[in-house]
Amino acid sequence: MPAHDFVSPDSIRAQFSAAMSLMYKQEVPLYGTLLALVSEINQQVMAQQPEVAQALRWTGEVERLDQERHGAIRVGTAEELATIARLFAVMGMEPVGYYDLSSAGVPVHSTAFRAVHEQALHISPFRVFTSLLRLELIDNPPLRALAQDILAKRQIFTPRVLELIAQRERDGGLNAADAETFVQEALHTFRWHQQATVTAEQYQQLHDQHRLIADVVAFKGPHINHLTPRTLDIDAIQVGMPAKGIPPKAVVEGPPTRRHPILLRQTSFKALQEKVAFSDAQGSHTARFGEIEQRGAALTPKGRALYDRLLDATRAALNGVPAETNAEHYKTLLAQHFAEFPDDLTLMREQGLAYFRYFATEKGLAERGRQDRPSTLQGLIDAGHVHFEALVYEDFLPVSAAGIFQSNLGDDAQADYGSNANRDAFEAALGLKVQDELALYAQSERRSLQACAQALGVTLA
Ligand code: OOG
Ligand code: NI
Repeated sequence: MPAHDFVSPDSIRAQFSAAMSLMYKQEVPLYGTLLALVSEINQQVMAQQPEVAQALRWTGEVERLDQERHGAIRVGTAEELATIARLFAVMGMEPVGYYDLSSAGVPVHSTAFRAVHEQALHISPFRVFTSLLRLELIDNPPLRALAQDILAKRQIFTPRVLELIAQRERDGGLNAADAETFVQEALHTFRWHQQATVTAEQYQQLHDQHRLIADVVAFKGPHINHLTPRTLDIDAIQVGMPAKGIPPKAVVEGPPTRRHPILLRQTSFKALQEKVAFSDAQGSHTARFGEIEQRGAALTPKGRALYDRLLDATRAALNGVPAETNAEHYKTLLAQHFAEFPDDLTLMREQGLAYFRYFATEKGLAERGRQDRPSTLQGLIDAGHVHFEALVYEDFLPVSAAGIFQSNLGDDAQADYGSNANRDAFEAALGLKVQDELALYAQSERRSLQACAQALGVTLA
């Protein structure tokens, strides 16, 4: 088949993301309520804060905002993870970053599947936080054997999706009809199954070891456990949730409120209690929940080190984990500590704390080719020939992810697995190396600088 008949992976991803949202809305009606709240608040922000709207227009994020979401799944075996990677590859999603959550008491390690180029991200920024269960951390050999045995028997992919994955690997793409079938077939992997694969007693055993183990092992597939829209004002969401009948978690994860947001701020509502049919009895399971996030600037290694230091200092000063009882105190401490992080794009750029995108301005274009124009980036910025905006963070934060896992699993789910990062084992299971997100941001920044220089007819280092 000629390559021009193939649908682009970006378009398949956009279709899949929309189909996933529709499915989740049917499965978890509260998700629909959340979407409505997010859309309401985003419109308010766009209307009331013209500078925010303007920045989003510069970067083009305004066009992707309504379809921006991330999902999360947890798989049970190396084979499942490797096949998920092949499935996501059909949609142009590659594994980015390695997250060790064992140090936070969750026996998984993870990556984020997403598009990596800014043009692809502009078409669809859909991402899936994907965790692999680490049975090797479970110090209970009979239970580990039981879990392995149950997982070995399940097939989380439909026969047709496996065929289509292989077909695209062989031919290099899928035509429109096959792409549509692919989207529908792939959805099955992420569906909720009311029917568990285990007896009530087996479920209890798995659950007693760790709730997460039951969630991964006892079901037919890695149901999507949340689908997170992007808001422009998470504080307004946090305040607005109760009025919509959605109780939020105690604190917003991530950095404090800022004029120029950095990285990622997230909040969530507690998991739903859902009816489950075990192979021998009725019961219930809590797995799926809702989450909302606000995204800000991607930080350089220097900016990230500062973020990590300030967050650590905040947590140390709190003397415990953030919860209902100390939520206000935590917020105060967070704001106090982060006062050290400049809340100004010019300062953040000068100090090398964040990545940026550069744009040729009307003025710059009008003066293209003039001999007396400035020749340095700083000079062009000062002269108003170049405009810059922060590059948006496309990834996740391990401390926040752990907080989200915990609030969703319940505070009783604390466990101690020590710190057990094992990126090599994860990549061996995945069958691929995970990409370095910082290198991706640096590349994106460099491309924007080059495009800007070309538009202005200058050379910028
Ligand atoms: C994933 C939790 C991490 C986030 O947004 O940080 C996550 C999970 O609960 O499976 O989704
Ligand atoms: Ni999430």
